[in-house]
Amino acid sequence: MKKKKNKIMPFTFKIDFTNRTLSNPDSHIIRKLSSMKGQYLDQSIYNGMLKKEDTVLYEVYEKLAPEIEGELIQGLSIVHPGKVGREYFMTKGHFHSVLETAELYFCLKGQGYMIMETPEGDWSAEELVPYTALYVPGRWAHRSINVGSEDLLMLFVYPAHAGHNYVTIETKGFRKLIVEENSNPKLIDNPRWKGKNEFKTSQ
Ligand code: PAN
Ligand code: ZN
Repeated sequence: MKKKKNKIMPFTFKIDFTNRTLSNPDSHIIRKLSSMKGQYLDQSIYNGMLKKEDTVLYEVYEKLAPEIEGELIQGLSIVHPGKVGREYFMTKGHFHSVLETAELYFCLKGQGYMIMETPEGDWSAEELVPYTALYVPGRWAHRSINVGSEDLLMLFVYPAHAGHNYVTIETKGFRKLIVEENSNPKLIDNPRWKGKNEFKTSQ
């Protein structure tokens, strides 16, 4: 759960690589397989896995700040390794509610991709390996995907007033998917992606 911060003092924090956490996080979000309904292509494999266990796909630790323009929220995201059929464990993905807000990611460990797209139909897939910084400009929805065999650890920083809009991706998915082919990640069109530019503004 997030606890809102109204006042803030300068602070430092440390990333604990061994325990995969941050020092004194303000929030710890755990997202499981059940929160990804409709996002994986192979529904029968998804349902079968879910019946057995609601596996943890990824976790997020955050250091919060007042949710106002000028402040920043930062944290650590940990996407665990694994697959649902040919697709890898990944985050839900979102637009920022304040669409014109950017984000910086810095890959610390593991191997992944960030899939991104705009409401106008541009898309991009960037590889993430340790010490790669990725700039996600305003307007770009983003989803991180772990294509490796260990945890994908990333530091992220975004404007504290950005907010998260999940509903557009939950309804339509991303235009592009990354699937495993001959033991390698491969970018494909999302066969279930229909229509265009239907950006939903409600949460
Ligand atoms: C990140 C993401 C984090 C989890 O902090 O929130 O990677 O992804 P979802 O929010 O899509 O579940 C971020 O992009 N914040 O804006
Ligand atoms: Zn974001």
